[in-house]
Amino acid sequence: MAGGAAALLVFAGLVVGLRRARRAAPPPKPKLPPPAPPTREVTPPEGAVPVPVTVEVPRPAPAPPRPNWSAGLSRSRAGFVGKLEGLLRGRASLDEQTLGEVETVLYGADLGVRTAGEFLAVVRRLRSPEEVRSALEARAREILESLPSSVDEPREKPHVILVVGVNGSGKTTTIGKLAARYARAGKQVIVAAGDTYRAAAIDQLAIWAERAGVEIVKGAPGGDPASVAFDALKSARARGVDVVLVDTAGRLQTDQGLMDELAKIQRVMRKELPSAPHEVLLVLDANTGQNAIRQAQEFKKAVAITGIALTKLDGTARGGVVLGIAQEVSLPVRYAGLGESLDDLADFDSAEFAKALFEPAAE
Ligand SMILES: Nc1nc2c(ncn2[C@@H]2O[C@H](COP(=O)(O)OP(=O)(O)OP(=O)(O)O)[C@@H](O)[C@H]2O)c(=O)[nH]1
Ligand SMILES: [Mg+2]
Repeated sequence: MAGGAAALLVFAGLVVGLRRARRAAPPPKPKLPPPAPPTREVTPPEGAVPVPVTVEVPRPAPAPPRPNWSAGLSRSRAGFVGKLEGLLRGRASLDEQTLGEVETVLYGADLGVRTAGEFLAVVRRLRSPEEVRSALEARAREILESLPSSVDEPREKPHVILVVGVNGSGKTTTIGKLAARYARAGKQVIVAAGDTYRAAAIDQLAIWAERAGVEIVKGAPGGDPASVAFDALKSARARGVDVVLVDTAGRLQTDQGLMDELAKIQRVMRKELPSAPHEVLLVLDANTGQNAIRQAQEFKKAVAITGIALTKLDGTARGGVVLGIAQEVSLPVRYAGLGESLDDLADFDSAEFAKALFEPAAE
C-alpha cells in the first residue's frame, strides 16, 4: 500500500514539474507581420489647406528623333508660301498689281486677318520681290517669339495638366505622347481618364498609358469626370507623383453645358490642390484652319488656357494657322503633333517653324 502511495506521489510530482516546465518555456510565438503604420487622416479637416510642396516645374524629355520640321511642314510650305513664290517668280518689282496679288494670297491663307494684314504691310515696305521670303520669315518668328510662357515658375507637386479641345483634335494621343516624354525624363506620371462619356475613350487612354509606361486612374464609364480628376490628384499627392495629365471628352466650343463642365473639373481639382491645374493645354487640329482660332477664343473664355498643342501639322497645308492663333488669341504654341506615334510630339520651336515654313522649295 505504502509502495502504491509512493508511486502516486512520484507521478503527481512529475505532472506538476512538467506543467511548471511548460510555463517556464512558453512555445515560440507565431511570426507576426510588422506592425501597421498608424492610419493617417487623408481627408483634411474642414477648412484646412493642404501644405503645399513646391518644386521646379518638371520638364518632359526631348522628343527622341530630332523633329523634322522641314518634312513636317512640306505641305504647309506648298500652300501659301508656294503660291507667293510662284507669283513673285520673274517679277521685276513689287508694283501695285503684284501687291494686289500678294494681298489675295495672304488673305486666302489660314493666317487670320491680322497676320495677313501685317504681312502685307511688311511686303509693301520692301523694294524687291527677292526680299519677300526672308522678311516674312523674320516677321513670323517675331510674332511667335513675342508670346508669353506662363509655366516656368516653381509649382506645387504634382504638376497638373488639364487637356481640353473639340472632338477628335488629338487630346488623348497628345497625352500619351507627353506622358512618355515625362516618363523618359524620370518623372512619375499618372494619366486620368476624364473622358467618361465613352467606355472606348477610357480603353484608348489605357493603351497609351501602357505604351508610355505610366499609371492610369479611371472612373466608371458615364461617371463624373471631375471626380476622376479629383481621385487622380489625391492618389498622386499621397504617393509623391510628379505629373498628372487629365484627359477630357471632346466638346464643341459652342456647347455651354459642356464648357461649364470644364470649369467644374477645375473647381473640384482645386479642392484637393488649390493651385491646380498648373497648365491647361488646348489641343487644336491644324487641319481646321481658321476655325482653330475661333475654338481657341471660345475655350479661353471657359478655362484659363496656358498653351496650345497643335496636332496633325504633318498632314496639313494649313500650318500657317499657328501665326493666326499666336496673334489673335495671344496664346503660346507649346507642342506640335507631327505624326501618330509615341515619338511624334515636338516642343514647338518658333525659329525652326518659321524657317521650315518659308524654306525655298527644292528645285
Ligand atoms: N497625323 C497625325 N494624326 C494625329 C496627330 N495627333 C492625333 N492624331 C490622330 O487623330 C485622331 C484623333 O486623335 P485622339 O487622340 O483620339 O483625339 P481626341 O481629341 O482624344 O478625340 P476625342 O476624345 O474623340 O475628342 C487619331 O486617329 C490620332 O491618331 C498628329 O499629330 N498627326
Ligand atoms: Mg480622346
